[in-house]
Amino acid sequence: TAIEAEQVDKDDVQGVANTVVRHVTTTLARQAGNLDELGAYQATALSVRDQLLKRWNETTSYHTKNAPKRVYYLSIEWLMGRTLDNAVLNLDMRNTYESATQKLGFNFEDLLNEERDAALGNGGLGRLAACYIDSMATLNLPGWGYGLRQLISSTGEQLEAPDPWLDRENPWEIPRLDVSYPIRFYGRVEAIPNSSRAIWSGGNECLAVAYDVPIPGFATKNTANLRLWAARPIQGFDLNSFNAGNYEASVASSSDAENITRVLYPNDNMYAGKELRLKQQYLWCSASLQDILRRYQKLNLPWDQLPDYVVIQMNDTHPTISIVELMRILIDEEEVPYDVAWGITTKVFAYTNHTVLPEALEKWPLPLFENLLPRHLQIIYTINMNFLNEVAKRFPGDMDRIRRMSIIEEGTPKFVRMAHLAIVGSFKVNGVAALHSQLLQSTIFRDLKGRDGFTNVTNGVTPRRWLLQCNPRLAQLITDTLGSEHWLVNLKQISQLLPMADNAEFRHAFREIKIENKARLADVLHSELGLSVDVDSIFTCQIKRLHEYKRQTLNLFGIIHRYLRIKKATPQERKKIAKHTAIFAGKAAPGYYIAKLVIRLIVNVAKIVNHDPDVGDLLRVVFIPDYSVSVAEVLIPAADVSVQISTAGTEASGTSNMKLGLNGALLLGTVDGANVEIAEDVGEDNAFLLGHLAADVEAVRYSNSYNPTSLEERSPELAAVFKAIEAGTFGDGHVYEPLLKTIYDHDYYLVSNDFGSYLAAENLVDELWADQEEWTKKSIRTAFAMGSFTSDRSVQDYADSIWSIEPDPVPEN
Ligand code: 26W
Repeated sequence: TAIEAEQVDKDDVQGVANTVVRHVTTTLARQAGNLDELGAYQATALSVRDQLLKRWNETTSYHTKNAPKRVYYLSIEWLMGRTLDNAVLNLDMRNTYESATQKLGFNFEDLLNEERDAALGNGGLGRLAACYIDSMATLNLPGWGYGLRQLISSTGEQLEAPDPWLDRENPWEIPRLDVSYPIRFYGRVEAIPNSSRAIWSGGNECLAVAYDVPIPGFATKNTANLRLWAARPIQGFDLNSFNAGNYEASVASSSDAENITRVLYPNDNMYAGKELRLKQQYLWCSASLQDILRRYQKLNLPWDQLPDYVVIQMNDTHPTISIVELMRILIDEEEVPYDVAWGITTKVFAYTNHTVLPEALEKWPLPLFENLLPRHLQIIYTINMNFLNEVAKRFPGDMDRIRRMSIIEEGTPKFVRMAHLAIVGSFKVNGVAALHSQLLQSTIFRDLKGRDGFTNVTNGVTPRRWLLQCNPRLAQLITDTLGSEHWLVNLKQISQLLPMADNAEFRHAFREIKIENKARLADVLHSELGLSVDVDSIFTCQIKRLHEYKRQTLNLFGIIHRYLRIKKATPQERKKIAKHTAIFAGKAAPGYYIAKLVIRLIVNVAKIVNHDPDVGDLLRVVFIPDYSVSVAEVLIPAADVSVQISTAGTEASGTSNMKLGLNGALLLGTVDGANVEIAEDVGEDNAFLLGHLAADVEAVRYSNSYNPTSLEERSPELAAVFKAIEAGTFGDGHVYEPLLKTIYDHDYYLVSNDFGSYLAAENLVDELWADQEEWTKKSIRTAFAMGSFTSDRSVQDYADSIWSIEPDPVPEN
């Protein structure tokens, strides 16, 4: 007879309550009768974890037996947010847990709020990985995520306070102290004569230790795994130093190693070139590859079949060193001939690009790289030589092209261009929205695109977290109207509800839900920030990292323009001004001076506007500190307008545009990133588009720099806004000089050139708001036209066109 783990029926409230109590007494060692909410949360989480681990084990052993081709998603960031609510929803046990915790005297919602966000990421890239692993599990695709277990995650914007999210025990990770691999840094290389092999030795060694996070699929037994690596010393301490009486030295190597994975680099779209970051990347990639290859070796197959079992998706260039690491292992350790190794490697890797900003492209100073990873640099030289020979054959004598395409950038010092290496080593390269994928091929990778394999996979977001979990009432309305919850795994189905835009009763129900979500946000703003906002005002949301290209400035200057208009308005005119609540949330990288100035100006404008009796209830400005996934879950369902106003051609895709659209916010946006596809699907008359087009940006930018006109000429409205700022209307006028100067001078991001168009679009927003029935129609049409923007569709696209993998569901017994 099979040995079976303890079973609880998914509807068995008493049984579930018993498991929670068991964890209170025997795991937490506390008394069930004397428990606070934190304790109750922890015990509940441990009980849910038991359920996840059972499924995780079944999935793992099934896939071990079946040995399907698997995808490994390598991302240095995983912005997971909270787990408990998502897990009980995916397990279809939310009601059971709600009742069980109620039985124990707790409100489930309160327990949910005890959980800390797992914020192992900065923004779009990290949250995308989180949505994708949710979809991989839900689609029953055999796949794992690999990342780094950073102890201290993204730094806060104003306070610079690191978020030590692991200072409480984290019930969602399982330490696997038995799964660890040695990682070498520095050292020396000896060539082995008459072979392409070499021996890399010396330097420092540490261990990468695995921590596993189970990822449940929705309405399936299938549970994926997110494996995070933590650095540890190879030996706890140095016995020789200890015996010699030097206690400090005996433990030093221990904390040195652990420092490697301690911090999450807080930059987004800005390459910093720090050695510790390259160490992190190598530790993560080497450990992941050793793990992947160990699993493959259990199949006892020859190396050339590796691409039939393994595909590795690189989330941006951060894991590019893994291409070289696979080459090194195959050549030096497995004695595979160079050409065979290269043939295998280039069938395993695929690369996703997430940005065209030149300052974000990773290129390592060659001396730094050579010192840390000497053997890898040698292999890169060989890869580059072969690649450039190929180029020279295709374009004889075109030395300039060879210089542009080389993996090594000439200069003092030289640099290793990771994006070039990623492209040369991958069988597929993709951008993340149609416009972005096109721009990649016509701009930054123009020279490299001659190789085929450039393609597009438009981003998507998981409707489980970004609708079912964050907006349960809207989810229920959809389910009730469609008569099933199948839309949650087939989002296309919501398009069947488009005709409901013309149904007055449905509009009423839809609007009530929005108002309720706005009231919930208003309560939070009141209790957390002491701020009163009017639920009848238009809630505009711009929620994303602070960056010049995203142009929070355009929004902010629009607010100042509105403020000046209100101040001047006669009582008659005031009546015609629509009420606005402008909500900003997002962090700035700690060293990004201009972005920090923008936050400062938002906060100071809010101080003046929100307390000016002349403003009354016409305008509120809100900056939400410590933006996180959990905060987003409250903001997004409450938004009326989704502000997506990056300079055309700069935002690769955007994903908050998808989340906000799905929750019924109308798009106020530029023709950029995925806005293009969103506007196409919702229909341009249901969205507010503005600004110059990507094709025209370069010419306008050139003219801003080389045929300078005064700000007054480019935008008289903006010039008036700047005057008010400089006059000290919002305090310390001179402080903002460096920010305003970027726009006076070159205005690289076309803020002044798009300001008039932005104001015109806002006027249309205000006009439409006056007709609530029309507004709600467009809101409904927006939400139910978002069927393509689910991460299920994106991941299915990857599975079909890049990974060539099939679903392999765990049998339901
Ligand atoms: C090396 C520093 C660094 C760090 C992070 C460079 C670049 C990054 C990321 C690739 C930046 C990023 O998060 N890009 C965003 O990716 C999202 C998911 O595809 C897109 O929706 C956003 O448009 C894009 O800015």
